[in-house]
Amino acid sequence: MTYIAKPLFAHPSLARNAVGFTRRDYEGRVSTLCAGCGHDSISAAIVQACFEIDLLPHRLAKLSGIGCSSKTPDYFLGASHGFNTVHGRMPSVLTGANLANRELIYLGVSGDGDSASIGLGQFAHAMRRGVNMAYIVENNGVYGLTKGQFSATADRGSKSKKGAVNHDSGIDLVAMALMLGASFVGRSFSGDKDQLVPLIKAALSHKGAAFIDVLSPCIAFNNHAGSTKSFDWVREHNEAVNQLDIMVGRAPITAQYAPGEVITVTQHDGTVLNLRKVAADYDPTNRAAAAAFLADRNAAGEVVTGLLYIEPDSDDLHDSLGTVDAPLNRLSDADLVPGSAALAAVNQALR
Ligand SMILES: Cc1ncc(C[n+]2csc(CCOP(=O)(O)OP(=O)(O)O)c2C)c(N)n1
Ligand code: SF4
Ligand SMILES: [Mg+2]
Repeated sequence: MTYIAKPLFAHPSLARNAVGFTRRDYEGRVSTLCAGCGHDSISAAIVQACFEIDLLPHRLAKLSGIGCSSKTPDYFLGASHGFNTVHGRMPSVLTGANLANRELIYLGVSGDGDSASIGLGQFAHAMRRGVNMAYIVENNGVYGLTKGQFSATADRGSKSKKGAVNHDSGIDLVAMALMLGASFVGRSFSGDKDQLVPLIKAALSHKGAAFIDVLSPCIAFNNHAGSTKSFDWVREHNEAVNQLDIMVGRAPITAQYAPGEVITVTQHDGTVLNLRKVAADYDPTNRAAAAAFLADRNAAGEVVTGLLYIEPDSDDLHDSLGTVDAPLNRLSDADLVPGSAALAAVNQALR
């Protein structure tokens, strides 16, 4: 409950990371979600990921829309910057913040209603523009906050708790993110922390639009037989294509892999991703092949999870716009009013 403050006391023997914080320093307020909601497990995974990458909390900005999922940034990273926007508008507000200050790490948290229903256009343009962010959708197939209406990601033919059948086709946000040009695409399950934590760590260190669709069952309205977003359904149909190990800060690679079993990808910031293959023929660096594989497995009823696509040398929106390095609030008058000679040069370049 929000009126119950978490005690500030932390046991002196709690483990500290390289920047001196305990795991508790990455938590937020006490959650008001239903006990057992998948979204709370995702918050715990975000806390764990940020602790493990030695994140300085003031370097991250968390933004969300409206929904149970979009409430969750209140429950993690209490010492980071936060902005709870309007329903479906997180991507445009985040884009503006990112353009104004590229020095922060941006985390967008949204729901399937927030991103696939009202916010679909916003989601699409953030992906295609390559906004430098980790974009997490906590996907339960319903509008949890407004009491369980089908969202746009509900599968055709799936049933509501009261037995109503969904006749509309479900939107697959992973397939869309791939088609739209996202340079990092993953899918995971709120009940699989071992898979989710490294995915979040990798997404936070990725340059460009990093999208993770996290299946996150709503125990109040969408966890019954007939739902394809329930704990039982996802566990029974979950097919991981790879397992991710991530080395941050050029840590030595200690894991041993047989040749051919592992794909190593080095990201822009030097982060090394080791992807141990589970599906032998799956290549996460081939966008078209990934899309075809996912469409095929989706038609067979499988929920494919893992790091599904990555473009290691990706660009972001700042590269395409040629923006300045400094945050805009640090520009001086001399930077902003460079004089008539500079203006003449710009005009000349446009002739
Ligand atoms: C402009 C606007 N339209 C509708 C609503 C009502 N509304 C609030 S949350 C929500 C759906 C949230 O669903 P989702 O994003 O899937 O989040 P969940 O609660 O399932 O985590 C809706 C329709 C609103 N707040 N604002
Ligand atoms: S209504 Fe559903 S999504 Fe919302 S907190 Fe409860 S279980 Fe979670
Ligand atoms: Mg939802």
